[in-house]
Amino acid sequence: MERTLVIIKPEAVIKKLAGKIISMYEDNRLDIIHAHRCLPTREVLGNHYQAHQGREFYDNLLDFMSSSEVIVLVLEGENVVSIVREINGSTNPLKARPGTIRYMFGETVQRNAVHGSESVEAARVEIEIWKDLIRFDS
Ligand code: IDP
Ligand code: MG
Repeated sequence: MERTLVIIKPEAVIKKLAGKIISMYEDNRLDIIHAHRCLPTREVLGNHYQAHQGREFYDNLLDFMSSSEVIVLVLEGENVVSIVREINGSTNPLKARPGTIRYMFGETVQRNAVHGSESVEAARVEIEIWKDLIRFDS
């Protein structure tokens, strides 16, 4: 069964949107097999956003993502990686389809409420990166 990693980003946790966000995944019949609230370390974030190292927004992104606690989810289901990306919507909330999480709750390209893995392989790598911090062991 496919798995993916979701991060409910700091601003969405502060605004108490986690319940609404989690409901959207459950309404799409996806299983939340793990959930953990934590303050991300820069080490984990550096690994997680490795592909973006050197981009102009990278340092600011790490500052933002380590500024306050996030809620990390592991979701499981058939085609869960692409289904979650659909539910999340486009990176830029202004371009996201109505009804998506980022359309409803995203503020800016950076503060876009959620992260979802881009592929099955990316999900596997990301779960490995986060597993100690989020105490996920299966
Ligand atoms: P994704 O989250 O939709 O997969 P990516 O391009 O992988 O988007 O970028 C990772 C994260 O980096 C985004 O969710 C967003 O928070 C941030 N980001 C991406 N592009 C920009 C940008 O141009 N300015 C500021 N932040 C950005
Ligand atoms: Mg991405």
